[in-house]
Amino acid sequence: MAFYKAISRRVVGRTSVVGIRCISWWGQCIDAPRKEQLAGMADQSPYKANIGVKHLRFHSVLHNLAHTLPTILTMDPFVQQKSSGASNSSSLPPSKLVLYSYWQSSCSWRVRFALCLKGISYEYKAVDLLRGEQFSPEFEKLNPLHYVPVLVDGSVVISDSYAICLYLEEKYAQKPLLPVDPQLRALNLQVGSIINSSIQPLHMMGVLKNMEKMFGAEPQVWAQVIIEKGFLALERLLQDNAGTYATGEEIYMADVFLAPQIDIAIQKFNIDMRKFPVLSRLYETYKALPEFQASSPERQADACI
Ligand SMILES: N[C@@H](CCC(=O)N[C@@H](CS)C(=O)NCC(=O)O)C(=O)O
Repeated sequence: MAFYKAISRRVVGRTSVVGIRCISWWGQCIDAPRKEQLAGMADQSPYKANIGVKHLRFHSVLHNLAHTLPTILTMDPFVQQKSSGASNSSSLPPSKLVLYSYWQSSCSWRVRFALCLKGISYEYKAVDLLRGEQFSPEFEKLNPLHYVPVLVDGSVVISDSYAICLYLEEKYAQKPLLPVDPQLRALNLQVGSIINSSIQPLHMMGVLKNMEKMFGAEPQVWAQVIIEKGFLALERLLQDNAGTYATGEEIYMADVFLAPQIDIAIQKFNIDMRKFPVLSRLYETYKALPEFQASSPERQADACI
C-alpha cells in the first residue's frame, strides 16, 4: 500500500510540474495583440502541426489564467530557463527585485527587456498611469518625479531606466549589456542616452498633454517631429556600426533602448520607418527575440487589450 501511495504521489507531483510548465509555455503565447502574431509563434513551435488553431481556441482560457497566475505566466518560465544557464547565478542570493512598471511605458519596457535578457526574475508591480497612480503618496515616496519605472532592490531604490540598466549591469554579470571595448561601450551609452534624453522625454504623455493645453500643438504631429529627428541621428550613428544588432553581432544596451522606442514609434505614433532602413532592419530582428516578446506590453499582467 505504502508503495502505491509513494508511486501515486510521484505521478501526481510530476503531472503538476508538467502541467505548470505547459501553462507557463502557453502563457508566453497569450495576450498577443494580433492573431497573426499567435499563428506566427505557433508556426515556430516544434508542435506546429497541431497547435496553431488550438492556440487561438485556448486563448481566452489562458487569458484568465494569466490574470490569476501573473508571475507564472508573464516571464517566469523564460527567466527560469535563462537563470539556470547563467554563469554566476548560483553565487547570487535569491533575487527580491521589485519593478514598478506600466505595461505601455517604453521606459519600463527597456528595464523588463534588460531583466529578461539577463534572466533575472522579479516581482511586477503595476502602476496605472492612466488612472494617475504615479501621483499617489506611496509612489511619490519611491519617485518624487512620478515616473515609472522604479526598481527596488532591498533598501536600494532606483527611479530611472538608464540608471537601472547600469545598476543591473554592475550587479549581475551574466549576459553583459555593455561591451568591454571602450569605443563600442560609449556608442551603446550614446544610443541609450539619445533615446532617454533627446527623444522619449519630449514625447512622453505629460509633455504631449501640456503641449496641447498650453500651445495648442497637435500631440501626434509634435511627437512625429521629435521622433523623426532622433531616428535620423540614430540611423546615421549606426549605419557603419550595426550588424545583426545595433552595434555589432551581440545584443547590448543600445538595443535595449532602441527596441521599445522603435515599437512605440510605429504602433503609437505611426512613424513611416521606410526613411530609416537600419532601424527597420533591427526592429525585425528584435521582434523575433523571445526576450523582446516576453517583455512586450501585451504580455504584462496589467495589459488591457
Ligand atoms: N528618464 C526616465 C523617464 C521615465 C518616464 O518618462 N516615464 C513615463 C512612462 S515611459 C512616465 O512615467 N510618465 C508618467 C506621466 O507622464 O505622468 C526613465 O528613463 O526612467
